[in-house]
Amino acid sequence: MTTPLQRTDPEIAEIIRREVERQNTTVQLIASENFTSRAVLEAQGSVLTNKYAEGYPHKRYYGGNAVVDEAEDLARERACRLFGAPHANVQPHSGANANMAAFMALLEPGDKVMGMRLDQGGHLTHGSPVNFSGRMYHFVAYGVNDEEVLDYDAIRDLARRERPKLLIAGATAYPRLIDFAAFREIADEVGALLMVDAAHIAGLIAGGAHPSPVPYADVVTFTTHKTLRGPRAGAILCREEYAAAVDKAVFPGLQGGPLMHVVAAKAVAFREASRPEFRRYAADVVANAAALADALAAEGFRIVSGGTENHLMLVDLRPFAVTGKVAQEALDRAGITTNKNAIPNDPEKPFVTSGLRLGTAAVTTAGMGPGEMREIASMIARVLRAVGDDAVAAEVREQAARLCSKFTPYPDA
Ligand code: DSN
Repeated sequence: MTTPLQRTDPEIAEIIRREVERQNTTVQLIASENFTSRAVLEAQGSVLTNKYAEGYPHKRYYGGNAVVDEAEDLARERACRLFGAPHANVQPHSGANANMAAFMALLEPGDKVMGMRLDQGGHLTHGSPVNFSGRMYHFVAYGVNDEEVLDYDAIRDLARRERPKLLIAGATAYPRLIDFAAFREIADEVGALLMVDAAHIAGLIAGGAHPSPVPYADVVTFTTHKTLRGPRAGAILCREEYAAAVDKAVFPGLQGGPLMHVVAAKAVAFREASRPEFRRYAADVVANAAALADALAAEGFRIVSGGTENHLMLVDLRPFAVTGKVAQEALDRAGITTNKNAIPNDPEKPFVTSGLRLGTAAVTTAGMGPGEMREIASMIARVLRAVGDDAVAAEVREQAARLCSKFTPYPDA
């Protein structure tokens, strides 16, 4: 029997079918991706997409919101409970939107902000000159030290000199635990507010596998689709004193109507993340990352900072004499999905890079464990020792498909 989509738009139906097949048959190691549940997909694909709900529950600019108000109330309550936060805004469409809203709530244009350098692990929205953040605010960047880890004394010295209004902790490519208490101390010493961008680690925090920033930060932003395993979207937690400013910044400051189908899917994800099995999942993600990093090091790769304490690692490819760009493309051909990423002090351009960023959130959802991480490390090494060898790529691609056939994220698709 054909589906409505197959009948209406066979081209898009076929693209979706092929993407399910790709996700089911190739190894997904992009650190910011995951396989969300059928329950989340169902909520996200629901008629809630039809509803305009500008405003907040029980204070909307449209009629007919009594039902969807319940979904947003549930999402907010569950987010607060999951993270132990006094206030949650679940409307940001993305992590970038959540960051924009946090800045709008806490800053005036031109204010000084300290964030982590993009090329050392920070995010585009933490002050990159090509991003709104770098254009609207006066960003000063901190980075990692010679051991490739955050140096809190150096961050403190910079903060003392620069006296920013806002200090941002959080990264997209940092493999170590972040000491939020140290960031709070620095912020307090220089009279700054503290914002934590927990996009990558939100699921680890929810699952108890990374210390929580909530007791220390004035505002915490995060995405719901990375380690948290929900729909593609953002959210904000904050102290009560910033609740009104944060809500006003999201709507009407930056967004119009919230995506109520996505808000409902976030509620589902928060519920899933509050279950005991999610704690097991978060611990397994970290154990798998450690196993993968160890096995890659044993193959001869250099792991930035010497290892990982979270869900991701940065792999320095220079011992294999390949760039990140070449490695990503070679691994793609071999059924292993990764992304090239700058390593600290990378001599290559951002579109080329000397590194790969690998993460274990998706493969852990699929059910893989340390044994599979060792197999994947040997597959990666085999491909990158023989870049351009089509026979090796084809063999590894088959091996990847065999491995994934035992750990299929969407078996009934
Ligand atoms: N693009 C995300 C990541 O891959 O980490 C950050 O926005």
